[in-house]
Amino acid sequence: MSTPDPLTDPAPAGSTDPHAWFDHARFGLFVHFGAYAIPARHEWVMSREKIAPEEYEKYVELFDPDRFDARLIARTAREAGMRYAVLTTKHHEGFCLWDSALTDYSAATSCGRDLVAEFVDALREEGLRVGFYHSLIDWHHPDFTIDSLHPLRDAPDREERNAGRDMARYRTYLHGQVRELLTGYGTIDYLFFDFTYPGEDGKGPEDWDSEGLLAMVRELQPGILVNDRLGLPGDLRTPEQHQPVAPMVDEDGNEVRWESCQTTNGSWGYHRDNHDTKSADLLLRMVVDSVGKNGNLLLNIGPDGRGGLRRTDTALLAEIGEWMDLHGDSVHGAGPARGMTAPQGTILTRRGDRVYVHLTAWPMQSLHLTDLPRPVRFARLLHDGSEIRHHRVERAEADLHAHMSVNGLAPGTVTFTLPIR
Ligand code: FHN
Repeated sequence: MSTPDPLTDPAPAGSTDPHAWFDHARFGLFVHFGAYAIPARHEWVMSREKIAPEEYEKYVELFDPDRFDARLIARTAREAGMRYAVLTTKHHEGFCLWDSALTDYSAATSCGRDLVAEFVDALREEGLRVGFYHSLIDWHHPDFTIDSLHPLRDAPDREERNAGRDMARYRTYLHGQVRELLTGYGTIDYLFFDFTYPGEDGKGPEDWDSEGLLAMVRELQPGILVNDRLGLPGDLRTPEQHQPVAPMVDEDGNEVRWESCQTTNGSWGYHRDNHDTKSADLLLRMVVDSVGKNGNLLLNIGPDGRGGLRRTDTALLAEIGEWMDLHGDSVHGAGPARGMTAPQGTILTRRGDRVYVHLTAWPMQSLHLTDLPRPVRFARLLHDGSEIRHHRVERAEADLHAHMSVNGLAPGTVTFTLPIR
């Protein structure tokens, strides 16, 4: 198969913003994978069940993801309409998915693989932008001081243990590993640090030397997008498992870049017994809701203890992909329909001279659009381009969902998205 052209369409003509690809992409895949997929009950299992590092290491020794297929993940993401993907290089457990020179606590030691390299290569083969998640927290590292989240937080000898720990050494390790990731795998487009929790028994930006870390990141990868979890302002806001009620703004009221990270089932890491999977319709509404508020959606999957994808996740992403294949124009490169009021039960997005009206409820006998920027000139279903007469939303025969499009702008169209069946 020939390598597809990069799908992250070029920035709008004349744009000098190195992050314009992100605004165009609108939809990405989050992948939470680590040794925690083996206990398979929460990526925080080490902390939640207070499993001491030396006991937790048994999962790392057993880590052998024979079914982890980065190319399959990348292809699945592309076919779902995603334009970038973010992999956990290291989560709070401290286990590294790449071949780090700074530790043997890695996949390179456990199974002889550099999963980060496999992931990066696969994304580029599929024309997707590359993102790394990197945990600031490390419950395995011997110098990471025991705090309110640490699995040893209630150890009777907590203070004695902490006396021998040195956060300065941990900072050197943290910065050194970020340097490895930003120098060993070519251009990295997005860095998702996680997370800062200042307070009496927490850790703030000074614990990471966030200023120094961010300066190093900018020096090594000048065009990289960095999130807001270092305890410093980032290039974007990252609301988690909720959708902002409006475009996000800074203290001066200026809109800021943002991305909502969401899960398919409420769990980030693989959780075998959690079957609370969201519907494609709900997730698609989150996608267009994000776009309509000038944001992105980063949708997470958690590969299982062998690195395989949940069948429910692959089925969900395939269903989303069918919708995106027909209606991607209302997402990729689209944004808010400013100045318009969304009729009840609809979500509005706009791309250039086209305004899209996504119906979140169906059937509707008719839909009255007001305050369109210009008189409506033409209405049509987006998925098959068929004309809709009298600008009324009539029952569509599409088995997935149809777009009723009305030409609100010369020569634009307005589309109506029906909910997935
Ligand atoms: O503690 C992590 C959690 O496990 C997960 O990685 C999410 C994803 O954004 N971030 C932290 C919780 O905010």
